[in-house]
Amino acid sequence: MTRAVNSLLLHPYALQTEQRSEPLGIGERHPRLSWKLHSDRRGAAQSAYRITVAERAADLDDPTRLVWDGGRQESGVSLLVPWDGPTLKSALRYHWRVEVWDETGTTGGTAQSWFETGLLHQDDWSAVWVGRDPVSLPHFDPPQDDDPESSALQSPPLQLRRAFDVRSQPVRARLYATARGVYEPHLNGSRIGAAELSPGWTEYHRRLQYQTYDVTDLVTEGCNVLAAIVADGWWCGYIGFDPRRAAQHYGDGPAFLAQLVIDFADGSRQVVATDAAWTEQPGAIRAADLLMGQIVDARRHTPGWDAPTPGLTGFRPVAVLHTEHGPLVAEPDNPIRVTRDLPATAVHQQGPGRYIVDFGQNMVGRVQLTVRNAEPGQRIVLRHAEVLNDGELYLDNLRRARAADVYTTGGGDKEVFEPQFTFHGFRYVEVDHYPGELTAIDVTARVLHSDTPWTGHFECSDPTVNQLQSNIAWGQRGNFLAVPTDCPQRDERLGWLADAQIFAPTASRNADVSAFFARWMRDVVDGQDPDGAFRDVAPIVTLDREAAPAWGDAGVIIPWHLWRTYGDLRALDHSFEAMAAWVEHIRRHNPDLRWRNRTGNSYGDWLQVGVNTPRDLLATAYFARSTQIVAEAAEVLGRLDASAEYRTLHAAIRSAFIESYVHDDGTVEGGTQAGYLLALAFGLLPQRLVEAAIGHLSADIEKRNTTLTTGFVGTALLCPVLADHGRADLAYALLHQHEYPSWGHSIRHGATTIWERWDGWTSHSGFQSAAMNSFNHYSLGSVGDWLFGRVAGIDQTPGSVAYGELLLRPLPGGRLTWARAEQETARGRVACGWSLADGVITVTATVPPGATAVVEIPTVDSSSVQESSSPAASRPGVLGVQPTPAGATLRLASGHYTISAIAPELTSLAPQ
Ligand code: RAM
Repeated sequence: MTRAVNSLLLHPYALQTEQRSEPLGIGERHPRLSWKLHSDRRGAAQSAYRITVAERAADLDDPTRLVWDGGRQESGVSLLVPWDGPTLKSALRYHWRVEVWDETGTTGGTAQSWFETGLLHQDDWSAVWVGRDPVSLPHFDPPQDDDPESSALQSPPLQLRRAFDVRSQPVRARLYATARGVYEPHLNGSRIGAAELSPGWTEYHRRLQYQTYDVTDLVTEGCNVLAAIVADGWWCGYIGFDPRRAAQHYGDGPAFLAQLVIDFADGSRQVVATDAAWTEQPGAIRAADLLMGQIVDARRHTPGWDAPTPGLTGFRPVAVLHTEHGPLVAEPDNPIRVTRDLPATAVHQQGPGRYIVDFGQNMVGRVQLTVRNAEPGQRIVLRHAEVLNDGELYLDNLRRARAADVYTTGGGDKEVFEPQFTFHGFRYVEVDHYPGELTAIDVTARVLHSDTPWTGHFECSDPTVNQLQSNIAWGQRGNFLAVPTDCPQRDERLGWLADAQIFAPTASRNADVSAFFARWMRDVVDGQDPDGAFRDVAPIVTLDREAAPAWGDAGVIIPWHLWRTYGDLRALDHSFEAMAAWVEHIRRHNPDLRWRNRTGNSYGDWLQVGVNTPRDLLATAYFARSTQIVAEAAEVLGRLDASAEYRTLHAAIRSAFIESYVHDDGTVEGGTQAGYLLALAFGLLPQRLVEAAIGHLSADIEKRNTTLTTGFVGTALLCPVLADHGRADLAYALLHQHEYPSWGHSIRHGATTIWERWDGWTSHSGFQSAAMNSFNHYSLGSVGDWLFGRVAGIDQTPGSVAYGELLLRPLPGGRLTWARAEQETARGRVACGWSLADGVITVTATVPPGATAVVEIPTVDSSSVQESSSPAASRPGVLGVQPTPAGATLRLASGHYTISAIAPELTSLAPQ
């Protein structure tokens, strides 16, 4: 963040174009512009802004050279401001500046940024798809034997090159490229960019993303070589739990499409595109597969293959595979990148040349291994595992994913192996047949994920709760990889819809996932059938039937969540028809409004513990929830007839729910925790029965020694519902619980990520069935939203969008003496924290410019509330103070505040 000198002025910062900072190669012709605001002055707000745009940064100061001058707009809007300038040209950089005025009309700061368009027209592309011909991918089951090199994997990636001459140093050069497969581009011996596993995974039948790279500094006068390696990836490698190669889903071999556009000072342009003049020869990588691993034989490396190297032999002409481009789109979100490196925390020698390395953290990515002074031809095998069993790797839960890399040495003083076309979920790696002695400095774990900007921080006085937050964050890192996956290690790694919708509120606390989810939602919508049914997974693999309750509902819940969190109205608008069609699909097949037909694989409260939440109850609750969201979305979008219609439908589903599943004593059919939670969270109980239902829910938890029975669906609702209905004590007791089943139980047994199931490992039965036992599955980490939202207290009022009206509700309780969180929201920085000491509660709050906050201060004496040591009501920025049964409510304008009051009375059920 750039802070200007006078922090009392209003300053724009963190400028974004289409929810990204300085994006290269956008596909939007009318991009939306956003900025965040900062000021240390209370009550600061934007009253007006002006956007100016030019092709060169220097021209922003010259009114005659502007591409667009939006003029002064009297408006407080700073989010996703629509483009009202001239139509954008292809492949051009635009610089833009925003100038703001505060609520008094005083000029604030200015800030500037840029974006660059990609190839906006299909006929901008002259490149054709090239690859190897004929492609003969073996179509057989993954080998069952133990040898990672067995023949099923022997289809070496493409290694492509093209030499060309450039007559003078260019002023600008861009590479536009993509692959059917995953690729790594090179120019003149250097790797281009830092993106990994591009182009990522989309519903390839509908959309393939191309990437844009600035290669101005890599192109030289004279002879140049553009090159690339292309491996199978999601296009034609193994994906999901289907024992077929993806060849049967998409295509039968990798291919490459690229266009290098070189601009010279005199205005002329040279284009080098993939065509029949390219050549190909397999190199050191003998095979690479996302699930199986990568096999490299360094003896087969061709020095200088990607540079102008005289005397290179063996490269043969490529085949032109297709001349039509297919559905190319510009990449709309950040690519996958290596975001950090983890050093080994321990290296254990298990036998001659065999080591197990511990990285101290379950993570997703790959290992970089250094080998020194090896003879050529030494075959080193790396196997990856999340956990150990009796000191050895536990591999059974990987199912058919082999997750093994093989490196055959080429010889020399120092060789560095790092597989770039695979990824593994692991904390431990076994290095076998390592020549010499392996030490920690020779092995590093490289963390890979879709590079969503990290925006949230939560911390409290309890180390176990902090570990829980860390486990949640690591689960998010590892599983936000191209698509939101369920797990990163076994032969699955699919974009499961329920997992994503359950975790989205937590994910958007930790990171800015706006562009990531907006992109993935297109795959969800593309997966919808003509009857309106979404699928369980997106992109679709294998599970091609109507989605289950709580799974398909992601198609409704996520666009709504993106609107609420980021103010993305366009995404909501684009999704609306699909959202309504899903509700109509359920209604059509369930005229009595109990969702019992067309429930797909009806997973219920998946992985609940020892109970059976009635599936039709869960389904009908979700039918009601989705219908309610569609009604609210319709209202936001100004579709008032539709809104009224869905409100009526919602009321009717609610009545059907009450009639079928709610009894007069406040019990809910099935009597499970999840049943009560769904009814309470989704407002499906008559008001008169709410208290009784909370009583039944609490009694069930208490009779189980304060443990939960909930699965994926119920767990997300557990702590929020209890805390919102007067049982914060119980919510905290569950948070602090360390007996099975609980979050604390997994942490006590060494978890550094969220487990798929509460009983992934227990002292009474050891490992759960290896058939389904991931140790890195974010769904049960959905409590993260509550850590930020209630434990620290950052939330927004029900009618608020993008944190425009904050609801700060610190909730002291359990064993905690303090907690705090901060989030870089779309509007600016929000923070809330509390601490208890000497009978006083102190709450700190940061409200960004233009926003307001309702702050609930828990205290036994509402008259004791002070702000910065003076009576709160008299302080600048404090718009009102209201006593409440639980303390006092303050209304605040923007700014930083320190509020204190006599501490509330607390009862704690927390196990010590
Ligand atoms: C499992 C997945 C996923 C879940 C489905 C129902 O195989 O891991 O998390 O959504 O089943």
